[in-house]
Amino acid sequence: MSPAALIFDVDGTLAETEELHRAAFNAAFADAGLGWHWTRDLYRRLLKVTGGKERIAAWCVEIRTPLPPARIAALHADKTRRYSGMMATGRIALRPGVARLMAEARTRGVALAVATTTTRANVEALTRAVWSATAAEIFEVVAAGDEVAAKKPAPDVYRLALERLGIAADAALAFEDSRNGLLSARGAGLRTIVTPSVYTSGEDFSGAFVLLPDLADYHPFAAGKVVPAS
Ligand code: XBP
Ligand code: MG
Repeated sequence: MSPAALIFDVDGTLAETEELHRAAFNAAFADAGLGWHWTRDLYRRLLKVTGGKERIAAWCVEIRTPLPPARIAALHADKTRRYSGMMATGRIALRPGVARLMAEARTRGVALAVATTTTRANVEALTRAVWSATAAEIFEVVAAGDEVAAKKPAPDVYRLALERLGIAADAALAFEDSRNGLLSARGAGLRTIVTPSVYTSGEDFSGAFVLLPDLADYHPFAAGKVVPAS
């Protein structure tokens, strides 16, 4: 049976955005005079903590430098502003197959949704940069990390997306790039197609419905069926 909705993770799945997030974190840290710099290797490890605010808080614990929650929130707000600016002037492209899959879904009346750890502001920044459109013009539903009690790997954000779509989990497909995302989608009962990204390659993706390098060769609407491509 053809799915009624496709629910996409954003960071690492729609586009390789994490280098932009990392640059925005580092710029915010430098401006605040903190003397912190997250290298690629360090960021790969820190990404296991989902959510920017939570990641900064975990870092503070790691380096035994306590910061009050309000300071972390202000740092993160500055990081989000910088990320939007960098997104607007950068050259972020969708990952292979994403645009084609979304277009095929639209043609068939299949709903498009987002379930992301990042904020709605960052989803808007991406849709403006890629489609020159608002998130609401591209996605029927956006469920964001700042709207749920528990971020990925908890299932909350996928459950929220399903609730807003008004459909059951078996009527949708989820698209993820990380183990945390896979656990979240699976926790909500979703079949999950995983395309590892630069920062998540090598993670444990057991339980994925389909595991592919990218979506270029993924055709869920072929012959009107959803079949695992591998
Ligand atoms: C992505 C994240 C996000 C971004 C930063 O996880 O963990 O935290 O790195 O975004 P996923 P914010 O792709 O699994 O949703 O700083 O806005 O939280
Ligand atoms: Mg992701």
